[in-house]
Amino acid sequence: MLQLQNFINGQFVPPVAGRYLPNIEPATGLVYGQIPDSDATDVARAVEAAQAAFPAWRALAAEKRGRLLVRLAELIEQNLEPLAQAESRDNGKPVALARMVDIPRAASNFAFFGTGVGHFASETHFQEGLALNYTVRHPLGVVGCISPWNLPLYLFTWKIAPALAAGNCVVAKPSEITPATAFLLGELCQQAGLPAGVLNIVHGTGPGAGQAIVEHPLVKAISFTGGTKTGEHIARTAAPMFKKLSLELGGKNPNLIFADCDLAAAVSTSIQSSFSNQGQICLCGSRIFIERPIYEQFKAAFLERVAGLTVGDPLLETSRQGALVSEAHLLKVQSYIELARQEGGTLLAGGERVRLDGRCAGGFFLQPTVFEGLAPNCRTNREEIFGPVVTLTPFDTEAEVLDWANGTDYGLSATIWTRDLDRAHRVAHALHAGVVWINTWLLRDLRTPFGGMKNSGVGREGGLEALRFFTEAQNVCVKL
Ligand code: TXE
Repeated sequence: MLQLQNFINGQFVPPVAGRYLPNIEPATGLVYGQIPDSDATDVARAVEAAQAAFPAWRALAAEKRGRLLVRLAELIEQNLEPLAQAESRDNGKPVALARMVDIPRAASNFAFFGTGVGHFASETHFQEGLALNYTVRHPLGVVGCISPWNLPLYLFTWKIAPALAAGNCVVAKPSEITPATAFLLGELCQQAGLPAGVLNIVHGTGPGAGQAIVEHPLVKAISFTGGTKTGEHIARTAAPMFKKLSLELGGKNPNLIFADCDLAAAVSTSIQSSFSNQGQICLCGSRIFIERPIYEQFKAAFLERVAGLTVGDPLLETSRQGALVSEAHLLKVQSYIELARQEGGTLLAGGERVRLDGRCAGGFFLQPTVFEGLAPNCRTNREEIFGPVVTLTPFDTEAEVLDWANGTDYGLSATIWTRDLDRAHRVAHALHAGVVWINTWLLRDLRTPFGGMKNSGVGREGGLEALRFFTEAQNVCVKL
């Protein structure tokens, strides 16, 4: 049985207290490994190592830091297959998805920030005849990166890469539910020649290891992606310590389909935005609003495609839907299916747990599920389900659909399907969402600001926003 270790000061070390947590394979429901159940002592050691590594790391020219990150990107690419297999086994996602999306994106994160930091310029403000002000962006020191289970290596590296590129040292914690690829990243850091202590990876629970990172006085910033409740809790701890905070939280994203859209493209992409990664992506569009004249046509085409989504062993190339990440999460999603029934929804597809034969008999599989006939403001349509469950709702006017789309506490992303350019921009600007896609979904450019409004979070990741977050601006004023 695979027993993971923490990666501290360039070495793999066991947790000081010697405690471990079981690691369960979602596709089988069986324990297949153990992960350190680290606590404040392990975190303190990681912070100490990071603090010791910081002076030399920040002093290294940005280009040299960047080259090490690019090397890490190359190593991830070279290890695409074992990383994809590990991600699929640990998370339950189809291996094809991990191979196509998760692992390549992890490599891109390092390549992007490794090269991007060389283009990170600061400002000067010239006051004619009086003064020259220039801004210096100092790294913060030791920073904490805490990531969730849905896109494990993808989101872990999305935080670590800009933090390191900007000259910080990092203490990072992956989700205790999906620790495998973060563990493998430690091995790649050794191969890349990343100096000891620059990146430290501590495994464990949120209340144990995560809380200790947030509370540690030497950790100057926390970059977190996860549930809104957890984000609230982290903010409560970190704010009085005046730490910088970047919080990427939940979503309940609307998908607005106007009658003049390219229907085939809208259906096809809506299948992706509804069910990719079993609906466990914060950007999934779980509320689909369809303009009434095409409602029945969209519904028929959408349901036909849903029927073709094969739920199966994530390690098989033919599986389009894998397992949900854990039994607890499966039960949560099932409780929302029950709620949707109670709220008067009509079940159009799915709704049931899938029992597979053989290796996957005990796995956490669920049918892709579609409801209609629910009020736009019912709980099913307002709360984050984070699973393969979507609702279809017809609308008559732009004002009405905007009202519904904006009628939740979340504001992460939204998708609009229309051929009318004026409307596309007008509706985009009126949506309370940090990211809006027009006639596409999850098309990412790593330079763009990424993050949500309202309860979907605080701050933006991506591009220069991330490099700014992980640095402290200092103004130097020279009198002329
Ligand atoms: O996330 P948690 P959970 C949503 C989704 C899901 C819900 C709960 O709706 O059903 O959140 O998921 C660490 N101090 N999203 O419970 O707990 C934890 O160990 C410091 C949306 O799995 O927020 C893990 O590493 N850290 C989402 C990370 O926080 C703490 C992705 C996220 O776990 C901590 C995942 C604490 N006190 C779930 N408590 C998205 N936005 O993409 C926990 N953690």
